[in-house]
Amino acid sequence: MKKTALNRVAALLLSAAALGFSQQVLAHAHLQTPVPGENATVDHSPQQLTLTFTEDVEPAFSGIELLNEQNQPVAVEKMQRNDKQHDQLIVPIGEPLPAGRYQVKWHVLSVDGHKTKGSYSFSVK
Ligand SMILES: [Cu+2]
Repeated sequence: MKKTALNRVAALLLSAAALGFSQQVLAHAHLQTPVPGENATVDHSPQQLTLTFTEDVEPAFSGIELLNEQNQPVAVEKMQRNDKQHDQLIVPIGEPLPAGRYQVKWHVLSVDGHKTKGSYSFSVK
């Protein structure tokens, strides 16, 4: 092989290593599966919000807020982390939600020490 070809191989290997590294760095906890789902319309009030993330989260530094159409916080029960699945947060809903559109705002600290946040909506018929 010529020297330039070798350099190219070395550069490829380096960029592959850099890619692997950046993917690790980017492995924050993103919201994977909310129930009720994003933009879902459910027939009845859900009994709980279940948010599953792509990574384990620290409940002490995480929070979930439920807002109604008037952007007012809805009283819900204390958020819990699933004992058997540390990437899942659960918010029990005490009083059934009246029909309407709701927004869920979340922020989490993943076990790798990174903070992420987001929001989504669902509707109750
Ligand atoms: Cu991260």
